[in-house]
Amino acid sequence: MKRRAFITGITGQDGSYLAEHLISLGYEVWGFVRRTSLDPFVRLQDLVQPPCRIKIVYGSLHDAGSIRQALKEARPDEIYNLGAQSDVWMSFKCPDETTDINYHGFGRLVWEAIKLNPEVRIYQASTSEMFGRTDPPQSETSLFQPVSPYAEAKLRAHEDYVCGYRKKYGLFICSGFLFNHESPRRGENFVTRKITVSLSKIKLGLLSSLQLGNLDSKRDWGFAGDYVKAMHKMLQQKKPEDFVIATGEAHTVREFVEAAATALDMPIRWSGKGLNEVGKTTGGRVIVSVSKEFYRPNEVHYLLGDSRKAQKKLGWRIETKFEELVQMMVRYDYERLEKMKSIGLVRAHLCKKS
Ligand code: NAP
Ligand code: G4F
Repeated sequence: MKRRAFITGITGQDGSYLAEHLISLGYEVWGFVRRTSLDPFVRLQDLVQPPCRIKIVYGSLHDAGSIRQALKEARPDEIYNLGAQSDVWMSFKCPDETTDINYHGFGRLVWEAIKLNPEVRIYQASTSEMFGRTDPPQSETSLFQPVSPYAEAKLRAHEDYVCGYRKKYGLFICSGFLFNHESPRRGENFVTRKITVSLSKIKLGLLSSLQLGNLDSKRDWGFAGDYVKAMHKMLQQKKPEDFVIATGEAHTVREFVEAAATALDMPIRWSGKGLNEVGKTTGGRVIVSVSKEFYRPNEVHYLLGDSRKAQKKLGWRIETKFEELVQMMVRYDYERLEKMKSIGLVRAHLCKKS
């Protein structure tokens, strides 16, 4: 019999890669999907075309009854909880909603799952944001010092439902402390995708300049397609344990901009400082500037992960290097926007935060 996997957040970046990976391993994949006003299946096009390769159950992490019904139908052997309000900036605007999905939502899921099957294996999408202001490199034994409502909710979920329930009820439940991971499927509200989309538009004459917040912030950026493989490996261990998943290499936001601009053959030179810093083309045109609007009330300055435990115990390895990731994202956005421009389908400017 096929093993059955249940994924919350299947419509998101990681959910779509994980669904593809589990199908390739022979799983029957069930996706928990919430109602949205626009098509939620954009990242799952290949899997929902007939013959549909995933099974969909509707509900929300806000709603325990919907979770119960969905689990009864799916009867999973493995649960991957990727559903979240995952935008750190937005968590300062909507702290209650963030807490309800990221903390209570996970609690509802675990509780309903173990009532049906106490043997079920559960993966929780924890995050490097939980380390917050702790000095790098961060590993499984580093101190948690969250600085956003997002990270606080994820930390409470980890402490109460991963560590707490594992100890209290002997459940197979574990956290992946995943450092930032990106892809062409990354939401455009996150900085890497905002950069690759905006610079591609600038190159195509569809946008004049890109505005960013803190350019000095450092992140350990990997490829989402590599990271979902670690989630699956964690649930195949003899006993449940938590793991850091990271590349071990950090770059500033400024360096990401430079790498993306270089990949577009549009090298950048920086001048000025702080809010007056700008990035110019070799011809002297300002194409990147800094805006207070994109700064956060509290910032995590430097994330750099130590994933030696995952390499040793899970046999997990980084397959995609930083430069390859940037090139993959730039190539995807430039080619897509070029096609859309040629048929008049692209908007020149979006008046929204990202
Ligand atoms: P994402 O693209 O923002 O996807 C989030 C998913 O959660 C979407 O499918 C979303 O559905 C779903 N969701 C939101 N609210 C929900 C609700 N009330 N009920 C059910 N589903 C809901 O995020 P991601 O980058 O794939 O990240 C996956 C998980 O890993 C998240 O938990 C995130 O916090 C965590 N994480 C991500 C990173 C990273 O760098 N990507 C690093 C560490 C941890 P809609 O499509 O309807 O919005
Ligand atoms: O791309 P970001 O919004 O990602 P952030 O805040 O690191 O969170 C992501 O990674 C976490 C793992 O560490 C996940 F848990 C979380 O769900 C999410 O996937 O911002 C990265 C950095 C920040 O320091 C931010 O201040 O980029 C800086 N930044 C500078 N200008 C910007 C911008 N971020 C965004 N979104 N937009 C800007 O204009």
